[in-house]
Amino acid sequence: MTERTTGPAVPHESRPDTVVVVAGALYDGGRLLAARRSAPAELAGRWELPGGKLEPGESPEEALVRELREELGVEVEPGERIPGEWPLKPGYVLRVWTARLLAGEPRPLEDHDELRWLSRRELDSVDWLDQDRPAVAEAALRLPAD
Ligand code: 9L3
Ligand code: MG
Repeated sequence: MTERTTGPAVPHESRPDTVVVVAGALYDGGRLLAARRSAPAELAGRWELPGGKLEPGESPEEALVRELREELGVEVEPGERIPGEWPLKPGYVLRVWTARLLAGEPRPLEDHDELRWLSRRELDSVDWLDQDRPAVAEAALRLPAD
């Protein structure tokens, strides 16, 4: 057994080796952007809030801006962190920020093959990654009613 499974229950936040993955809840009026993954194979076809891993020395907000620039070709301004933290594969956690589109129209440039703007009542129309579902539910609370 590894130290991780036998050691004390240390929260993710205080584990120095935890990889933080940041994702953006990007809004356009009353709609939220969903992105369909094209890789890796086990996640391909599932939908997510776009984002990726923090690089050394980056703040989460800086990572979010970089990831959405690389993946979608847009400039965004991070807003508030959506409360919560969701486990991904072992050693990885997901944290989500709201984001406002400053420039550009999102395109699936990297790691995605389709994007959709979803209104609140359309949110269940795509097959979200299980790990993203609680974050999407929180993000939906911040959508204007339609
Ligand atoms: N992941 C899950 N939900 C998300 C994001 C952006 C990422 N909303 C998972 C998929 C990968 C890992 O986190 O296993 C790293 O993500 P990426 O760098 O491949 O986007
Ligand atoms: Mg990514």
